[in-house]
Order: sequence, then structure tokens, then C-alpha cells
Amino acid sequence: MELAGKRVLVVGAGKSGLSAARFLLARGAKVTLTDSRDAKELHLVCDDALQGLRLALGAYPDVTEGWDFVVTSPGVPPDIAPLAGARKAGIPVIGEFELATQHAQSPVVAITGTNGKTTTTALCGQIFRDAGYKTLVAGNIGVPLTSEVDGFGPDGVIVAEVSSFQLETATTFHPQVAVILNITPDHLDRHGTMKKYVQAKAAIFANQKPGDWTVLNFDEPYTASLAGLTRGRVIFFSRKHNLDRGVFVCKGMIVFRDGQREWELMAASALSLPGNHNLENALAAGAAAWVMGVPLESMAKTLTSFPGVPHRLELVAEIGGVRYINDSKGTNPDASIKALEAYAQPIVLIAGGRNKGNSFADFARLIREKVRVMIVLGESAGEISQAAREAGFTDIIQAPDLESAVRLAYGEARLGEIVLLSPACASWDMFRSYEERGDLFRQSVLSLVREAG
Ligand code: UMA
Repeated sequence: MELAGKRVLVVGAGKSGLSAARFLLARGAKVTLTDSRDAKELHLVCDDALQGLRLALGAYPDVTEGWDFVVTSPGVPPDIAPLAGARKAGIPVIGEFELATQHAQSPVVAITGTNGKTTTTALCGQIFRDAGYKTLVAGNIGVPLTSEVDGFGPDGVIVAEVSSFQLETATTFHPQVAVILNITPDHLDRHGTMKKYVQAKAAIFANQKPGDWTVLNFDEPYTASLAGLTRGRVIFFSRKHNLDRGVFVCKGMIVFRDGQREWELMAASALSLPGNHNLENALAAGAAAWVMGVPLESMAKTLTSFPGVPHRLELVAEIGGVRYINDSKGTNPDASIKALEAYAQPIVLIAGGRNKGNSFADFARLIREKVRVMIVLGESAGEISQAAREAGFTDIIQAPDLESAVRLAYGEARLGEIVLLSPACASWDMFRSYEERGDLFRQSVLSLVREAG
């Protein structure tokens, strides 16, 4: 799409909005950036790339006329009045991610799912890099695609983490490989129903053609059920079942089978990342890279050496025989269940934050099994404590903030145990992002390391 001279309203002055504004300005568009928050709250710093940007902060401008199209940020609900008004007035509304993909020249491997998308995206990107591909990793992983897509060219591969929010505002997005890792209840406060959430995820393959690939989790009912809806070629991955065609675990070995021949890649136990959920992430990343032609030998090397991503079961330190793990990216109960399941040792758990409309019942049952002491904080402290008590677990301490929670955990943890920050909730009640929460956990643990000498 030719952008020069186009009048564009960008909604949301976070990472995505600012990046979209820079991208559009560089192409000669006339850009206005709006946000419900005012300049003071936003602490906006305008760099050279934002020269010529008009601002409408603190309140949205009239969206019904004067715009060729609107670019919105993933965190802005698509049904808020200004966006609904623009659509009603016939003004196209697209997401920042959609804008970027309209200008992407290299094939896209897109990865979505309720949990594991960041790890799988980073791992898949590393598989391509190690195999010698020119690789761009971007999207929901924290790097808006508009900030990187310019000049990347047609001779590489783009590995994109895509959220349901980004998919909701994607209209023409067409990945050559679409991966859905799993779909369990999350973001129901935004999507309303599970049906709508599944629909948003399924949009990842809506524009695929028969030559494309759709990688789906065979073991997970919502995801497997989507196989009949894609026009792409389906390739399943499975941790539990042997497949005629796909990537799966058989007698402890990771196996690739193309319908006729099969290849044993490596022992599942040799993966560098812990836990069954990471095994699933590795199967999915492997399947995506395999259909794009990455040699299996190179893949095995990456899978045994990949160090993981920050805030996701990240080992911060070991103090006095206790390991401190930062899983701040555990922003829903399902993610935190996977974190608890990844360890055999007793756990001192730090949990709580903003509940995104989820039930804590299953999480609480696993807490009773795996956790020795739970330290709760944030808006949902009471709700999580109640769910735990109902499940028969009562060793609960309430902390006023994260630094105190880490100190309390330090006092409680015994030799050989794990102190795990896995909140099962979003960070937005106390922090700007899960990264900020995880960084503070890391700093608090590292100051204990210094004190311990
Ligand atoms: N805003 C409005 N009106 C609204 C709502 C928000 O003006 O009704 C404004 C806010 O005041 C704020 C801005 O919008 O200034 C924030 O936009 P945003 O929430 O889209 O945040 P970004 O900084 O652009 O970050 C987004 C993703 N955030 C969300 O989807 C909530 C980041 O994913 C992503 O890394 C980034 O784009 C780059 O692509 C984070 C996330 O939590 C990690 N994602 C969710 C998840 O993984 O579960 C989906």
C-alpha cells in the first residue's frame, strides 16, 4: 500500500503505536498519535524519527472523518467507541502487526497459543539462525514488527510471535507457517467467550493457501479441532501419541515422520529447557523449521543448547542450596500450572497480580500437591488464597509488595527447595509489564545474593 500523503490516526502510544508512527512517517504519511492517557502519564519522548508527528493525547480526536485509515495497538480493545465509530464511518482499522506484515517481503513463521509462544518463537528463531538463515524475530515477543521489517528484504525468514489481540486486527496477514501451540482460557475479560478467543487464534491461518503449513497441537482438543478449518497443509505435533505424519515423542525419542519415512532426532531428555510444556514448545518449533527445510542435525544442536528466555522459568541465582526462578511471564493460571509441573522439588511460590477473568481452581489443586508455602500479593491475593484454602492448602502468607515477598520466601525456603515467582496473573495492578515485575524479582534476589556474601 502506498503510504505517502495518507492521513493516519495511530491509537495507543505504547511500543506498538510509537513504532507504527515511525514506520508511517518514514513513508511520508501524515500521522496523528492518540492515547487515552495524557502526556504527563505517558512520559513520551519524541526522537528524530517522530518528527512531524501530531499528538492528540488525553482524549481521542474525532475519528469519523479526516482519516484514510486507523492503526491500532494490540492492548486497545477493538470495540472501544472511537474504533467502532471509525469502522461505522467506513474508515479501515488495522493493527500495527497487520500494517507491518503488509510490508514484509520474507516468508513469515507465525506462532500463537495461550502459553509458550515467547519461548517457542525465540527457540524457533534460534533454530533458523543456527541453520544459517537470515532471521528476524519480532511481534508480541516485545519487538513491534514495524520497527524491524523495513529493509529486512525477501531473502530471510521472519519468526513472529502473534497474540490474539494482534490477530483480531489482522485482515490480510498471511503466514507461510502458522503455529498454534495450545488454547486454554485466557484474556476472557477482553474476548468475552472462549468461542471468540478460539476464533481470534484461528485467524492466524485465515488467509493461508493450500501450499502453506498449519502446525497444530494434536494433544490439545481446542487446537486439534481447528485442523478441519485451515486451507494449509496440517502438520501435528504430539507429546503423547505416535503420528503418521508429524513431530512426536516415541519411547523417549523425538521423531519426525513425513507419512512414509521417519527420523529420530534426539532423546527428549536431552532438551536444554525443563518441563513437558517446553518439550511441546520444542516439538512445535521443530515442526515449523522442518517444513521450511531446516536440516535436522542443525536443529538438534540448537535444541540441546538453547538457554531459554528471560522471565520464563529463568534461573536467577542459587542461595544456600535454594534455587530462585523468575517466571514473571506466568500471567495466567495455566502458565503457572506448567511452571509448577516443571519441578520435582518442594516449592515456595510467589503468586498474585491482576486476574484476567480466570478461575484459580486447577492451579490451587496443584498448589496443594507441589507447594510448601505460598506468598500472595497484589489485587488477586485474596482470590488465590481462597481458592487454595478450598483445595485444602493453608500455608499462605500475604506480602505487601514483591520485594517483601522475596524476603519472606528467603526466610521460608529450605535446602534443596525452589523459590518460584509465577504469579498466574497479569502484572498491571502493580507494574507496567511482566518484564518490570520480573526485573524487580531478579534485582531483589541478587541483593539477597550480595547480602549472603
Ligand atoms: N491505550 C489507549 N486506549 C485503550 C487502551 C490502551 O489509548 O483503550 C493506550 C495505553 O494508554 C498505552 C498504550 O495504549 O499508552 C499501550 O498499548 P499496548 O497495550 O498495545 O502496549 P504496547 O506497548 O504497544 O505493547 C504491545 C503488546 N501489549 C499488549 O498486547 C497488551 C506487547 O505484548 C508486545 O510485546 C508489544 O505490543 C510489541 O508487539 C505484551 C503482552 O502482555 C508482552 N501481550 C499479551 C500476552 O502476551 O498475553 C497479549
